[in-house]
Amino acid sequence: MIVLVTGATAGIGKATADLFAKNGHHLIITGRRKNRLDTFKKELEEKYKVAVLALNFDVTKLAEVKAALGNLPDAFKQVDILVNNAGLASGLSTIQDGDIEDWEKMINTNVKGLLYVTRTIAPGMVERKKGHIINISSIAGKEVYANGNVYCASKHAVDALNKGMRIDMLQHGIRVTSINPGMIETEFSVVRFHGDEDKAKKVYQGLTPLSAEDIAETIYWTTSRPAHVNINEIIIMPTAQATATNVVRK
Ligand code: NDP
Ligand code: 8X3
Repeated sequence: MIVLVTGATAGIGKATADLFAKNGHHLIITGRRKNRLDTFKKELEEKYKVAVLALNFDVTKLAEVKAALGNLPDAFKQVDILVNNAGLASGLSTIQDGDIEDWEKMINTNVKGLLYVTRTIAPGMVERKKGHIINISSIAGKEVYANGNVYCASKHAVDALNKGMRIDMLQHGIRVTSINPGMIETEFSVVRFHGDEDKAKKVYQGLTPLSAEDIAETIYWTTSRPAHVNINEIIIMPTAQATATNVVRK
């Protein structure tokens, strides 16, 4: 099988690519940080003896998405599983103080980037009547919390797109799943706080957050159900977190 994971240079995407490779699948990995991508490709190939295509592009740039994914080499053309994972939060502030550049980054990456990639890959799945699209949403796609406004809106959009895709793909036998996690300790909070690592660490202090590997296993599980089973959506939280804002810390 060919598995395409967007945003595989860190966090969930990296752990997911690793797990699929470990299970013998061939991979297309993407991300903007070329060095990381190339190093990871070599690691996967050496460790698991699978074929890996590393594509270095920005999901927010339609021309780059089309150039990278619109003309895949024959060996990688038939994408069986697309994991729409590339995404980010940028900033955490009230709507009246929000930074418009942050908003554009989140909407362009989480919503438009996911759409550009899906629009490029889904037609092949429809043609082959085979495929599985996994959309990484968030608890922020189910709830809204203080200062999360635009990030939450972008993930609510992913939630709606997941439902829409599921309806559109139904007649073609393509599975569509969304994963909606709570707190996972990745580079997510460092990016949200514009590189402030101390602030990012505090998000996870006094509790055991989810790990990127927890989410990779969940994604893998949804794809390994029998063909007649579609997991529409999963909300997965640390045991120490009940809702976006109800958290216990020791
Ligand atoms: P990380 O910051 O660790 O990883 C994000 C990945 O997305 C990186 O590989 C990054 O690669 C890629 N990415 C970001 N912007 C772009 C872009 N414009 N073009 C291409 N790739 C891009 O975060 P996570 O692994 O935690 O996040 C993955 C997904 O999970 C996101 O959609 C996030 O919203 C979601 N999520 C995260 C949660 C958490 O608490 N961590 C909880 C719920 C959902 P590069 O920088 O190299 O381009
Ligand atoms: C990331 C989790 O709670 O910061 O999507 O929105 S949260």
